Amino acid sequence: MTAEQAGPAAERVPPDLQERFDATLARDQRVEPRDWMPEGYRRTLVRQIAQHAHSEIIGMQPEGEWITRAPSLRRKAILFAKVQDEAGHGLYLYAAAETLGADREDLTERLIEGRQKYSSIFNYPTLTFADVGVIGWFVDGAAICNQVPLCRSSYGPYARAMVRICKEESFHQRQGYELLMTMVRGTAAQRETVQDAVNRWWWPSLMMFGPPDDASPNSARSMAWKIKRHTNDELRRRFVDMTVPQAERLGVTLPDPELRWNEERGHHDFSTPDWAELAAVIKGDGPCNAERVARRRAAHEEGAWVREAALAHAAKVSARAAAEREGARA
Ligand code: BYC
Repeated sequence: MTAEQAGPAAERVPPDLQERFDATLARDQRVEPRDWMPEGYRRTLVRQIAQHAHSEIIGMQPEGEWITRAPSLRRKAILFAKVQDEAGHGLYLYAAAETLGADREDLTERLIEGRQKYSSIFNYPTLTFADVGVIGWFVDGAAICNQVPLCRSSYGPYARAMVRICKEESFHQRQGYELLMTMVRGTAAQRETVQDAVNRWWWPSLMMFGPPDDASPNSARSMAWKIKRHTNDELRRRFVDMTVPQAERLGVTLPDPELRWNEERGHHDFSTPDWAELAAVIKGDGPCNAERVARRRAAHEEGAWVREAALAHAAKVSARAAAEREGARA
């Protein structure tokens, strides 16, 4: 068993370093890049932050497909801004992973070779413009439930990146809901299109929160390290409770006959998502996995000349600066 599998206690480290790390967590203070940290903590963070970054970048694709087909200039401008925000989120997160010693080029390679994961939700197709609205409402709504607590994550650069990301996710969620509100006030055909998108995205959105707690191998350790603040099931429940009244106001039906308020528990009861489907999508067998990764790979390859040009330019600038310093000294 490796030290990471066994958890923090199994690592042989000077006791004062471990004590200081434990005390930082106990006081709810932040661990910063130069602080000592257990190797398992570092690796867990790289895993989660990289997966999160990849999700933001791959997540540009399903909605990005609608930029050229948006029904008005206003909708196009909003969608453009949203998809650009997602690129920005990916960049903050890759930068946070770099503070842990990860190499961005290497993370991208791992993504396009299928060695690192990204969120299951982006492996479903966007069939109509209502899907753009439902992604904003459900997917960004789920992201808010999941990510607001990550603003209190124990690793400083991750927590700070999440603050800005969450502010932007909140705009994303509202634009989705406003888009749907406009559509449901339109024709009967538009209302049907919205209901169809709701039916298709509801279950994949619940799966975004990950496997149920009793099948989530990473949760206990991540919570002990205060990387995660809530379990997958807690956040999923919070999302359902938040979304049901919004669906009522919109006048759509969430596709779950078991969904009802449970007075005793103070939460909604709902059916169990199809965990076999989540496992298949995570494994690479979702409707769009191959397409998403192929597109990301092509974008990476087609962008090689930009990276080479940027590096060549940076080398020239630094050579020029060095020559000027040399000249000034002579
Ligand atoms: N999809 O032990 P568990 C966005 C994996 S982007 C794929 O519970 P953990 C947006 C999990 O990685 C939002 N894989 O893991 C962007 C683990 O595999 P490994 C993305 C999943 O880490 C554009 C295994 O299953 N959000 O909002 O404790 C447009 C066992 O799971 C999924 C984040 O990344 C999944 N759904 O908990 C619009 C949030 N679920 O790595 C919107 C940050 C689980 O052991 N991440 N797996 O091989 C997290 O909060 C946590 O990593 C998760 C999983 C809750 C996702």
